[in-house]
Amino acid sequence: MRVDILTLFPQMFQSPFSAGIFQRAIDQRLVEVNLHNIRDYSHDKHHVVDDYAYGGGAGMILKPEPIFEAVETVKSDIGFQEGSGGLPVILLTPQGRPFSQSIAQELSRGKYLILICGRYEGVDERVREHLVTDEISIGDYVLNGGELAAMVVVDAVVRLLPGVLGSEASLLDDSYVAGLLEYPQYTRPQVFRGWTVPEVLLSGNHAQIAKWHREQAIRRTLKRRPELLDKADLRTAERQLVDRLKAEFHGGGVVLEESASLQSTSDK
Ligand code: 6GU
Repeated sequence: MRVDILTLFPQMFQSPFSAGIFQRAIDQRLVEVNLHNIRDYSHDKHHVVDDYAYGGGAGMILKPEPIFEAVETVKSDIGFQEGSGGLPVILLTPQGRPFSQSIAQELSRGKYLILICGRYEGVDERVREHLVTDEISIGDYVLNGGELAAMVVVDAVVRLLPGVLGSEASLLDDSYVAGLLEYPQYTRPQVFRGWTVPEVLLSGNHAQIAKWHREQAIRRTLKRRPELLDKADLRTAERQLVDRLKAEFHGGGVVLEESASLQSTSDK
């Protein structure tokens, strides 16, 4: 995949892309990231990139010309034919659609990705109307610019590219992919400061362990993000567990404590 990022602060991207899984993906040529300083596409004497808002108001607005020119330069470098579709040009802005795992999956299927980092004060509306194909926000809070959001998007997309993660299985297990939050995990020592690892995990009984993992994931999701359960891919017995846990919750019980143990009907 080729990713092109337009920003006023290309230096912000150095360290996140220079470590761990991301650096390895770049070294293995699974992804190529090109940073473009929007200021380089402004041709007046002082390389001005922003200006006052027509009609007044606080803050400076990013001018359209340098952004259009930067995107057009990237498109011509890629050899993109206008109107042939399939080239996402995404503006990172708090007004965008909320970023999600399914958007990351959608983007990871493409060959190219162009990201424009807005500044929070604003971007000339003609960039939205006539240049970008989509707008993305990473959450309901305000950042100074789209740079950190672009890093979040690229990180989530790149780890989905074939070959980037060690084992493909780890992708399926991820929170949000299965529609549930991750279950609790432990490593050695078996007893740490008197706190023990749950017995079942030491049993060697893989069916029991898998069942415990599912149940813990469901409990955690119900407690922390109940709205995710509506879309989660659950089996009939798991739906029944959810209903039972909800009923006990409304009954004032403490079963929603993730650590509380509860036998499923089949165990009774
Ligand atoms: Cl994409 N940009 C800015 N400036 N703030 C944000 C955001 C993006 N997503 C959440 N907050």
